[in-house]
Amino acid sequence: PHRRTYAQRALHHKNPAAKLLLETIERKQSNLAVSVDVASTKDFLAIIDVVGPFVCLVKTHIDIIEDFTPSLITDLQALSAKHDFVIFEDRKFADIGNTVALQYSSGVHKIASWSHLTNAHPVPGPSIITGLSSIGLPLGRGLLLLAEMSTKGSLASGSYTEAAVQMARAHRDFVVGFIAQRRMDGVGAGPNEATTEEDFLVLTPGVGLDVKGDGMGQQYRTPREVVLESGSDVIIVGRGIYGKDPSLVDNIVAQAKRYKEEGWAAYLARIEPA
Ligand code: UP6
Repeated sequence: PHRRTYAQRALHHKNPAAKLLLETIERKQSNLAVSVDVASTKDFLAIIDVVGPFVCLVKTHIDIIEDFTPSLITDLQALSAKHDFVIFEDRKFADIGNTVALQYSSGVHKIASWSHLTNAHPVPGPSIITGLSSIGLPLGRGLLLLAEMSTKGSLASGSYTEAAVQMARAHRDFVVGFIAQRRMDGVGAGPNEATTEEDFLVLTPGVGLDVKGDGMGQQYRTPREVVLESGSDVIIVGRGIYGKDPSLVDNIVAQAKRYKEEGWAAYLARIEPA
């Protein structure tokens, strides 16, 4: 599947959120997701409005926002319609099924009501998928499991990563892919398990062109390493795009264009090997 186009792959995905993401990538010719990790509603919406034309997806940490009100969600949805991007709340759920179902549906943020995609740590076992799916599946949402992390010393490796992929394989209606550093097709599969047609989406954070880390354990790789060499589908970039100063609009546009072009060139090189 890593040699197929996003459009070809969209045809085979039944989950509406996965299909929407693949179609959006193809339509906008962008496999760039921006991670908008800022604390004020004003900066949050301003950055999204500026990067919107260049991205397939906007990733949020809604609990970072200090002046959150429900109208922020209405505004975010309006920007999603205006610029044609998918919304991914990076909630990293990690509790028992009953609790994550409540965290996903309720509270101040009501994530399931507006976020096409969200994610979860596989650490509690398959019951976390059952819990989230009870809320998200009827709404047409999709889940990504954190199979790997970008941080130095991450414990999500080896047999943990394999078990995450096995959990996903058993819940393909709702689990559409992974947060990981590389393609996961076939990982952890038994010798007689047919996995050649499986097509998990892989979204990869820890992407940067100018620095290798952030002094707090984050590790950056380039779009080329991530998409061409490791077969990932979407590059997630945060501070690489808005980090220098969230008010420097010209620089944000320039960086968004730069990452979009790098990500797309790496994808073209992957599907059409020289
Ligand atoms: N993120 C990672 N690594 C992971 C999983 N998630 O960096 O393994 C998230 C962070 C942040 C974004 O929570 O929102 O991706 C990366 O931001 P950055 O590009 O500014 O480092």
